[in-house]
Amino acid sequence: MALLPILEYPDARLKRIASPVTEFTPAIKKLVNDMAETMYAAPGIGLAATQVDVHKRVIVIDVSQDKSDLKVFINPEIIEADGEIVGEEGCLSVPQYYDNVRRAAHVKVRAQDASGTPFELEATELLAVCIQHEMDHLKGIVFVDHLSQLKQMRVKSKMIKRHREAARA
Ligand code: GNR
Ligand code: NI
Repeated sequence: MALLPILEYPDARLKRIASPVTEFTPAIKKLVNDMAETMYAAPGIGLAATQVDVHKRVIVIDVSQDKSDLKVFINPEIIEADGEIVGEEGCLSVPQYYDNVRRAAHVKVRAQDASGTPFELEATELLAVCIQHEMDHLKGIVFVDHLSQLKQMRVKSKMIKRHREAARA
């Protein structure tokens, strides 16, 4: 297992579009394990491969209180979405910034597990929000892209300042 470095906004690599996984090799299982370890260590409730600079359609999520319910989504597709929910989101690629985003309240997802076996899952509340947040990453979208241009400018300057200060320290 290994901890993977997480890209931080506004890194251009966060805009890359992830490719479908076509072969369920040991390397994919290792990626899933490393992503889970990285997510738990952060700590976060989800992580998309894009955030660790791997541009494949792989997501890990665990919204449980005790980190006991790891969910792996490979090649996820939303096959149904309805309702609306607005909730405060954060992102490991945008540390220390939180804002409200509107999402579908209920989604049905079709995906494959780490062995390539297809499954479907219905989600509401935080799990539904997290699935949509992670699937955005696979399309090169970060949650702040849903905010106003003014807010995006502010977050960008704040992050650039943070990176400048980290580089000096
Ligand atoms: O850890 C995370 N928390 C979170 C809170 C509300 C909505 C979405 C998230 S996902 C985030 C981890 C992350 O950045 N995943 O891409
Ligand atoms: Ni995120």
